[in-house]
Amino acid sequence: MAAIERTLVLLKPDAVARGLTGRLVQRFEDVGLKIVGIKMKQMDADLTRRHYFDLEERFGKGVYDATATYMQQGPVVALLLEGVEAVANVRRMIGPTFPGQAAPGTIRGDFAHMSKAYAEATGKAIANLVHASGSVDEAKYESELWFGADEQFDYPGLAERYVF
Ligand code: IDP
Ligand code: MG
Repeated sequence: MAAIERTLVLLKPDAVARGLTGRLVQRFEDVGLKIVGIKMKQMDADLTRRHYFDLEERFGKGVYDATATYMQQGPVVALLLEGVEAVANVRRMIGPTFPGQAAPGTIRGDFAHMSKAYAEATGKAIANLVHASGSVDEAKYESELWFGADEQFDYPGLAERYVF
């Protein structure tokens, strides 16, 4: 159903450490998505587990542990974005999980190239720059996990007249 939604984006430690924060935030602003929450945070074991609560049962302990280590390597920037079908639109902008499969023009395709085979052979996490909620249900859970009521904002965005 067509709707205005809110979705969670994390600029992962590789994106922040590589100095890509501004360029990545710009991409979301450029398409008219509205920033309704933003902050920097160092993830710990507890927040990692709560954020990726089903990752271990989906892919096993090896993938979970590699991802948990990667996500705690440095600070992340969390964004809450609002827009028309924002969940699906942001997923479209970031591209598929493995950068080697992500088309140029997507964030993962433009800023990385690692393959699933390489990650598996080396036991590395996939450093794929960004997280974005995968479904409306996931977006609701993650928005509440990352942003308190006083950290989520309502304000008139000037682009809305045209893009919402
Ligand atoms: P998504 O980030 O595209 O939604 P998910 O399947 O939800 O992908 O996996 C969450 C994260 O876990 C990925 O972004 C990636 O960092 C890591 N991950 C998933 N599968 C693998 C894998 O096979 N090897 C290494 N890391 C993985
Ligand atoms: Mg996911």
